[in-house]
Amino acid sequence: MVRLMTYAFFVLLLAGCSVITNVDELKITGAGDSDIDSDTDGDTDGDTDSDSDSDSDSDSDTDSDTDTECVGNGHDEDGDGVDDNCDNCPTYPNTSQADSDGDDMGDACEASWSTGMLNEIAFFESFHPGPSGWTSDGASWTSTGDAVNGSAATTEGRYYNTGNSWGGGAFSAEVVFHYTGPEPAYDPSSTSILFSVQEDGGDTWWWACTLIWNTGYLTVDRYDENVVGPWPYDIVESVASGDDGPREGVWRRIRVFYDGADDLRCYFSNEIGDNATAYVGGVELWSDMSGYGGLWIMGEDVDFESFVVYE
Ligand SMILES: [Ca+2]
Ligand SMILES: [Ca+2]
Ligand SMILES: [Ca+2]
Ligand SMILES: [Ca+2]
Repeated sequence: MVRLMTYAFFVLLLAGCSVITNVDELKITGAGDSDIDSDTDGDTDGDTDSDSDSDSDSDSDTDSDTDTECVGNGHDEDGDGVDDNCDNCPTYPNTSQADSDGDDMGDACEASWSTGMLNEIAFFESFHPGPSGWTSDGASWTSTGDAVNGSAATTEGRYYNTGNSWGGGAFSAEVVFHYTGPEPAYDPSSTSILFSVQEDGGDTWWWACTLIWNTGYLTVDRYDENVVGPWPYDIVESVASGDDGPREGVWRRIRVFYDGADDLRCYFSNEIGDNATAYVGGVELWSDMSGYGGLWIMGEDVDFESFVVYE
């Protein structure tokens, strides 16, 4: 009886080996790897590389190039369907991501009159959920979740980024903002982007591009931090902005361009098509805007949506 059971066990064991051997032969036949597709890379996605997506390069995303890919942050500041971290112009809706000179900075945010002047987005702050490394000096500054609200009904105040080194050659900086209240009583109320600082005769001058609501002018100006009203401005250049659209609910953009030598431009636009450029030649800024880039309001209540530095 024992011998009969032992014999039966060997028969079953041999049968099992036979099945296993057949499966191995089935795998080997066809492609040289151990999966069921027709290539030799060991995975089952049908292409010839070793990652798990369906394109033919060796990175782990699903496009067909091999450059380093962004990792999305789940936020789309300009609403163009391209995640902030992957958007070559994060504050200009440009779904096509067109980039004629291939420098990874989109056509939509290049300096239109000077090809090659800018070639990267050096800093992007969506104010989502809130900024870090920013300093306030005057006025009230509050995070709203996707913007920073600056409120200075009867005063003025700065909000600027410290700890970054930008500039040092050609650069551009930009804010996008909305007014959050009706026309203020304070005159002249103004909204500015700060982009440089200059010591001159014992005074500390902050350079700014400013949109003055009451007069409708765009200015290149300097602001003396040692002067407390009534007029701390030194207006270098001023042009009519043509901005007579609805005050609230319309986005406005102020952007400065500096070519690193002597060409300084303040550019204004809004979403209903108004625009203006204030140009100044022969200006020599400090070589670095480190610690001096940011926002400035006087007598205003404004939601700043974003702040960008291009180099
Ligand atoms: Ca986007
Ligand atoms: Ca965009
Ligand atoms: Ca480009
Ligand atoms: Ca924002």
